[in-house]
Amino acid sequence: MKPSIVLYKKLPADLHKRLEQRFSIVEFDGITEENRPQVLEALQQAEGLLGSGGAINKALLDHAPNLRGVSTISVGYDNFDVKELTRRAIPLMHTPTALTDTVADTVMALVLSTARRVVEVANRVKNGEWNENVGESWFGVDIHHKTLGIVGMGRIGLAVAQRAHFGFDMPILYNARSQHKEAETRFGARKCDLDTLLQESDYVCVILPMSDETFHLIGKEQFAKMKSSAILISAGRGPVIDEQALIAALQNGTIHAAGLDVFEQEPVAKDSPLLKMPNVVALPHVGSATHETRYAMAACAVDNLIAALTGEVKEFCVNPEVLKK
Ligand code: 8YV
Repeated sequence: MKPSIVLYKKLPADLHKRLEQRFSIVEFDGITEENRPQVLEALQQAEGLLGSGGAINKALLDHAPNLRGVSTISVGYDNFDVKELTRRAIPLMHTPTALTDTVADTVMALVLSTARRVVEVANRVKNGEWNENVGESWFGVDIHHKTLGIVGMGRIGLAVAQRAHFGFDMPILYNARSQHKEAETRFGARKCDLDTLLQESDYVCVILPMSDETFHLIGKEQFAKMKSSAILISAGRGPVIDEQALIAALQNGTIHAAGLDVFEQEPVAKDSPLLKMPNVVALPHVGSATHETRYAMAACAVDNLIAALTGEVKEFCVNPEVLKK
């Protein structure tokens, strides 16, 4: 009898087959209010859980007495109650390396498209507004040689620094809990406190996971410290930015513009003032959303679940203290 697993994210056929060979799979399209009763019933027998999103917390885990491994198709895991999983000695696996370059590319796409107003200007051309040589109303601002401040120097922050340094000659400041020698030696990055970064940066790029300490880290007080010409880029988790304060800062001209891939609530509210501002580029959390990278993440997550259920975990475990020595 193959161990049972619950799969709540559609997988490419070859990856699904890799799981089928080892497990009996009960599949769902996400964990929703509608299918929750069926998910909870399937979890009664499940030894493994694989997917992304959804609130994987005590209320759900109380219905999964046989769960021995959880694998998320994501680098972020703020939707998981890690303390509860650890208390139950259940390893949580994630995919921290598969998406680094793709998300860093998305960050640079946000820098470029927000600074040069690419979305707005391209739409004006499509609307037939280009009737003569462009004047100042079409102008953007420069990126090259401007100062980039990176809040959070993790894998993605380092990849952004690489792009900014070699691609755009940008001096780099960073704010992080610890010093990052590689960023300093390879890209000339300079560690500084958050206030200094906010005051000196032309582009403030926030790439932080969501946690109690990062919630609303960037709010009214922080926006007031930024240059009025500065551009905010947010590509980690939405709630790190106080969105109401951001709206006010953009409406008041406290900062110049924003490039956003993540929001406090996702999907972002259809009537959000952010979606009506020409100086805001809003993306639907597509940081890692390329065919290649999403396949690589899913493949990593499948291998992670197999490792967790066969006791072969070597890497990518969020709570390695639960692994049997
Ligand atoms: C996607 C992400 O939201 O990996 C993360 O933490 O935020 C993005 O890659 C996620 O991968 C959805 O599957």
